[in-house]
Amino acid sequence: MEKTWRWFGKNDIITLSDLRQIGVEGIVTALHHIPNGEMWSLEEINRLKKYIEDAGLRWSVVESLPVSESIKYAGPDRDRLIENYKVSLANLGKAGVKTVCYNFMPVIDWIRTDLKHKQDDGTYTLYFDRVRFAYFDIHILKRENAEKDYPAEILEQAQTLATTITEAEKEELIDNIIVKTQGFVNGNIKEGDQNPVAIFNRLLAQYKGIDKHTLRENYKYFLEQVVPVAEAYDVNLCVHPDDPPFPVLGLPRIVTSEEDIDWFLKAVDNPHNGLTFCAGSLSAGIHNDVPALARKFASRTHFVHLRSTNVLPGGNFIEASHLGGRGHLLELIKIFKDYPRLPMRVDHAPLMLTDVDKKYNPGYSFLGRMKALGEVSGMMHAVSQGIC
Ligand code: DNO
Repeated sequence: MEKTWRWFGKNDIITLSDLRQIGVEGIVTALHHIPNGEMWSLEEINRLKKYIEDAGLRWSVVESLPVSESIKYAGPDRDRLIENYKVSLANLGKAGVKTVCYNFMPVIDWIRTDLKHKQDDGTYTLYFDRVRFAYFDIHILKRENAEKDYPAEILEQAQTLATTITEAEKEELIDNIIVKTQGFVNGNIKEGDQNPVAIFNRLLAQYKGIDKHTLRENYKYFLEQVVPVAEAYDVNLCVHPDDPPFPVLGLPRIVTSEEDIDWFLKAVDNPHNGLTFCAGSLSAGIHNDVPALARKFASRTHFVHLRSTNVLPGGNFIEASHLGGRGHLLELIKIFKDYPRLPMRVDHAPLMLTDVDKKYNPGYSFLGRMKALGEVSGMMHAVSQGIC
């Protein structure tokens, strides 16, 4: 696999020359300044590509070329937005940026309730707490019938939380779930947006009546149009699994399990229609056997996210060390070793040492990711030498 790193563009406090020093070979990035749904011009793509190449690196993967909400819920302007998507894809192909990651999750790109969960060793990590999430859903969003989605013991604890939570804690929870995790990934809500809860509720309302079957139809409609363009320009599309891979907020989910992956690969059975094998997202679903999925879908995998989680009692989950957890990264490295050009990156590593007070995007601090890349590089080396 090729060692890549998610870099957020010229404003990222981590520079490309920093990345060369720690053994990064390829860059994962996007034209973050272009609003969702607008076309990526060849000129803009080439400008960033040259900047990356001038630093001695290559632009290996686009993460992400965002799919507008209206494509997912089949709004009236979806055909125009799909046309724009096709032009961006073609331009990326022309420029020689050949791997494009995206997701098809309605409304929310990834979900954590806690972005600074203290661990015993003094580092901090990302965390998903079902009680806090249920509290957010029932008491903050006030989503109709939300109570029906949680078991009695979770409802009870969420009710207790409602009587003790402070205003500041409430604000932090909102900020964690729908603002801080979303803005930097070209999500629907950015820092500074007024009344994020109202925006979020409006977005959720657009999915009223859209069940999994309809979401699949809308996804197939999108794939049928974009995959031929990807094929024509030799671009590999790779969808990111849903994070977390289980139902949330009454929304339909699209890539959560073996059955879902089988479905979308067959929906448009073309090698340019592939998967981002995010071991972290998949491992947070207790139903997923991550190495078995990797074995089954390796040939249609175009990009790998090496990270891991542990699923805890009560439906909570936590990011695990890159050496442990349900992701079984060593196993995955053995499976993917036969694909030397396959880009791989780490993420969601612990926040530690002098990084703690710096303004990194959640899950993307420097030292934790550098440590994780070191661990993964060690495993890759041992595997390539036949030591394990
Ligand atoms: C979070 C990321 C996701 C991912 C997108 C891909 O850390 O893994 O935001 O980039 O879902 O479209």
